[in-house]
Amino acid sequence: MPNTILQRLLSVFIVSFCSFLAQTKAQNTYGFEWIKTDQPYLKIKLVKEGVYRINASDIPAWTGFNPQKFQLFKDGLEQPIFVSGEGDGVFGSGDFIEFYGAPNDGKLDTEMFRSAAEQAQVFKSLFSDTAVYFLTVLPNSSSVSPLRFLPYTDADYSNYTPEPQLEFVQEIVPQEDYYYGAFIPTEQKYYLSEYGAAEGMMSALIGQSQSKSYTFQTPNKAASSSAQVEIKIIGASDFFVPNPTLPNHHVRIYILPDGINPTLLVDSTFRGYGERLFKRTVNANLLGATTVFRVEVVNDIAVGSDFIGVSYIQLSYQANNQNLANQASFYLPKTLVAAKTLLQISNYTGASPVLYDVSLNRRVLPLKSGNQLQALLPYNAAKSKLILHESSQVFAPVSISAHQFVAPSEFANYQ
Ligand SMILES: [Ca+2]
Repeated sequence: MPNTILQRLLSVFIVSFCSFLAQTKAQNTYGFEWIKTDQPYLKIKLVKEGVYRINASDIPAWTGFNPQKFQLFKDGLEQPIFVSGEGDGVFGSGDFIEFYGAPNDGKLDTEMFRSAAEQAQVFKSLFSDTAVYFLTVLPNSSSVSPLRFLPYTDADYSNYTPEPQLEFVQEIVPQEDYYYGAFIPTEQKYYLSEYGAAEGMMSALIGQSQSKSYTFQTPNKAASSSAQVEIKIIGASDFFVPNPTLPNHHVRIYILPDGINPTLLVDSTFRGYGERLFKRTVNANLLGATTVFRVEVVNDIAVGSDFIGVSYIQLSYQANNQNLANQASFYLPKTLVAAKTLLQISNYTGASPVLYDVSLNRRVLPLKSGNQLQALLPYNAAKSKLILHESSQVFAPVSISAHQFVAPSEFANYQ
């Protein structure tokens, strides 16, 4: 074999072997690498979305630590925090930590399903809405830079035109009945122990000639805009119809601005168990100050029973820049290309607003002028998710407790 071919084969082998090693190394992450058994932790529980504050006085045992080394985790992923007064390296009187918290959702449940596509929704967990955050402190010798919400203090408001609209995204995810999926047809009903086929919580069953209504708060809709609706329905019966091409479900879904004047959004027949997803774009004139969705099972197909459930309804709509509730969570579409983006809210009645951009990890102190609120953010082409809260009405966690992780031992019995 000529020497060059041998060299080429050898180099191919070395390259393959190295990439094999790299893959092996990459596969050896287990998701708990964030846990350091030599660091102290605080276990922080919360159940609603918003900005949370932990004062130095809430955690006196931590006032001896360097706040520049504080680091927050949720579900194994580092979360940004804002630490007021960390510049002096002392977590002292008046200093505090702020972070954006969100309840536990269904994303950690996904791995239990046979496939991710079989999980009907990830808005709510099958087990708990309590999210657990872990605050730790890195050693002073650590070279890691913990994630921070950086202050954004630009104030040249007059150089920018305000973004005309805000976007609100809301979900209603009924948690009334458990849907087990299709059963194995034997003398008795048997269900697989695996999670699959849209298994999980949904609305109570809706039967023939019955309906259920779901109401969204949709104040300050922007005229001439459109809204996006996503509705997932679960077929929860499979009445025997000999002709396999005929349906055994008939569902209609109406939208009712302020609960009146229904407009038909969905009229669908289908067959069997499992989920059906309907997506619609609707004109803003179909939204009111509240917007109702009515889901009906129509009794006009030749079946003895027809049961469905509602998995979720998601509504995204555009609002004009009117007053916002404390801890309002919304998106800011960046329709105006500029160096910065101006958020302007009229009729803002609070006294000391604080704005978080949780997409760009920024914390902004808006300007209040009468009832007008202005805040500048760095521009980027993507939508930003924003949370606006009143400083005096910041959230406190449900509980904070000290936690020490232990290194697992191969000799210990953990049963
Ligand atoms: Ca300090």
